Amino acid sequence: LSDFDWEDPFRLAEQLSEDERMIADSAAAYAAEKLLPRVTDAYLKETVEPEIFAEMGGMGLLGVTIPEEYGGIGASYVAYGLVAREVERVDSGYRSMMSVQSSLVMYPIHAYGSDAQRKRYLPKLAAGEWIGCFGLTEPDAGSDPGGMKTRAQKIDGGYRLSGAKMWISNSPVADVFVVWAKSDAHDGKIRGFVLEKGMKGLSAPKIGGKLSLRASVTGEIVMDGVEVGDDALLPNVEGLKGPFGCLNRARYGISWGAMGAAEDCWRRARQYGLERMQFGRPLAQTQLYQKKLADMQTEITLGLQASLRVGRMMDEGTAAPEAISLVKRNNCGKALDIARAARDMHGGNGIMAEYHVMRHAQNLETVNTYEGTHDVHALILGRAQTGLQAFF
Ligand code: TGC
Ligand code: FAD
Repeated sequence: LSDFDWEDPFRLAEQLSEDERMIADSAAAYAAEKLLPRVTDAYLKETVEPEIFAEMGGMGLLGVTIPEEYGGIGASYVAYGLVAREVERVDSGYRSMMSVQSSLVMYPIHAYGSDAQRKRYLPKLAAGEWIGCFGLTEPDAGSDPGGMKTRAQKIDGGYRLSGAKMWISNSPVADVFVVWAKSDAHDGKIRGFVLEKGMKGLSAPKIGGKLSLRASVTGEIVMDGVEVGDDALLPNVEGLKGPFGCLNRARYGISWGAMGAAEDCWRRARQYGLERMQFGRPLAQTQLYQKKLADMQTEITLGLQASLRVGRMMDEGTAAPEAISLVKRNNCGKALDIARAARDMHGGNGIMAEYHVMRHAQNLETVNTYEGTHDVHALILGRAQTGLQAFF
């Protein structure tokens, strides 16, 4: 038997290809050098720095699975997950910025778009020159996106879009809007449209006052009779499977990202416990503290291994959406538990921004909710094993 590596018990690093390790290392270096120094200020002031997109684009971190001819690097889904893990080690909001751009904007344009749409949007989105957002959720249609009210009405040479989207990451700073609407020209089926900033009737007001994910800007998308040409329609998909195809990729990435945030909390709690003396010994020398560290290590090790497995299945084309629900749900829930425990283990210091753990815990409240809540994913898994629909 060999030595135990407490930081990587199942030797995840050895299960990666050389390319995957290089991409993860460069994401880790970027996150530590460029994101970590600015996160506390951005979080406290609830400000977003749009130049982060160009920085990430310059590092090749946007749309990593998109082929090189469209500006991506044609890397594996495992590589994409590793980028999410490294970025979210700093902040879930920064990972959100990256994953919306990659999975929810570049992916649908590549998978469902015309060649003209791919050529127009993908290289600029990959470079971070243009910022994208994804509008599915509405004020009255969150877990049940099929209940959306946004409509696309056929007009001469195009469509007129009317409706409002809610809780949209990046929308106040976005140049490109992938929105989903029920189209009267397609029997009321859900279709995707690509809108651009500056179109008449299109606005994206910021939602202020969030107590979570404050380093990522969230807004509405208001479409007050926005008129677009026929070329704004994503031609190659129809129905809810369009947006869900994007969500599958983003949810998978989140399963890695949430573990990155959890790892940061775990390591900080361990370090704090080694340094903080109470009752004449380090906190880390108490049984309760060690039990919490062991639980964190166990859940993170299992969660990362599960995400790696699902990533390999995605790369082979054998991952089912339910397998993605399983890792999204489990890893977000466990990460949230870990962040809350790390906050507790820091005592009073745990509520301070400079110790980072409470920011992670606050962020993970959102991560556990968006892209399908913890309970909605339980219902997806429940349906898959009973054959019984329990949503309604
Ligand atoms: P249901 O009847 O189950 O399915 C309708 C159609 O969609 C297809 N489908 C999928 N296709 C591919 N992948 C999936 N995961 C799919 N899930 C469903 C399905 O096959 C069917 O196709 P067809 O051709 O037969 O019509 O749909 P339902 O209306 O009963 O919905 C069920 C439910 C609850 C599972 C679903 O609506 C759901 O997942 N709700 C959660 C909503 C959600 O995740 N919203 C996310 C918004 S985006 C976001 O949060 C971005 S945050 C990003 C960030 O900042 O990082
Ligand atoms: P609801 O659907 O109203 O759910 C409320 C509660 O009821 C939850 O606990 C839920 O689990 C439970 N519930 C719902 N249905 C059932 C049921 N059938 N049975 C049992 N329990 C149920 N959306 C986008 O389209 N694009 C984005 O970029 C985006 N970014 C986001 C960023 C942030 C910061 C946040 C907070 C959200 C974002 N969202 C985005 C929206 C997100 O996906 C939704 O908030 C999420 O899907 C939940 O919808 P809801 O908020 O309407 O909650």
